[in-house]
Amino acid sequence: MSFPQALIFDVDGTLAETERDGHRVAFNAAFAEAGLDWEWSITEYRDLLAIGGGKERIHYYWQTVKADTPIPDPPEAFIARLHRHKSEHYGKLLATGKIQLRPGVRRLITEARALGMRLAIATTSALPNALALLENHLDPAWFEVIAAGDIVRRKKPAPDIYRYVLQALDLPPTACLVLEDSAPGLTAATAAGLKTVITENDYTHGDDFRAAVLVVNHLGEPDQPLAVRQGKALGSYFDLAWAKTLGKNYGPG
Ligand code: XBP
Ligand code: MG
Repeated sequence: MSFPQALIFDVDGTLAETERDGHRVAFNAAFAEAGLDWEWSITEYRDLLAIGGGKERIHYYWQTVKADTPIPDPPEAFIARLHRHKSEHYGKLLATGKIQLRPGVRRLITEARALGMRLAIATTSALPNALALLENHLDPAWFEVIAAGDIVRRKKPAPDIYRYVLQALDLPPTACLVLEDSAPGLTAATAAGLKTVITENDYTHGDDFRAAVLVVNHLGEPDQPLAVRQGKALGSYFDLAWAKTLGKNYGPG
């Protein structure tokens, strides 16, 4: 079986730099709208990213940092409403076009589509937020499986979302290559038996990516070369010929 049969993409931080200037800004707008004096700075948000999922992140912050803030009962309903408002802000922000795809993302996806390679999404983000990014920049219809948010009970770093995608694609992990940007994402994919390419970003630079088959600063473009942080450099941009070599110890491609 040739490798890879499918590419599985994470969304936030991988397809686009959505965290710092997208989700964080939208969370803050929702907090202000709700009359909360909570504001997540760029540096504070880095630590909060360890908690995957917007609702979970708000809950964690309330419990650990703002436990003295009275929240109407039941807190889960209040948090869910706050998160819905956050998603509306996020959607509006994406529609402004301020957040663009990362280098090489469109090129790699276009190459994969031209070869009839299967594509999927595995994200911790809520489905409407993942779809908002795809609708603004790519096309949700290009992805055979879009696994997002609460579709699984345990979010990354648990492997559940990747196992869900593999089952939906009806492929073994050895047939797929994952593209991720974060340590929780890498842990999730690795635990599901998948090989992972990391495109690190400002928030994840320097994290422990030893389990990845390749770590680069971004996927690169012919006129915007990538930098390899870990693994073998085989060109100035990541393409499917390079991806094929990463399946080496699975046997001939
Ligand atoms: C990123 C996340 C998400 C986003 C916020 O997941 O952890 O929680 O920060 O999105 P991934 P929501 O990198 O796996 O896409 O508010 O929609 O949860
Ligand atoms: Mg990510």
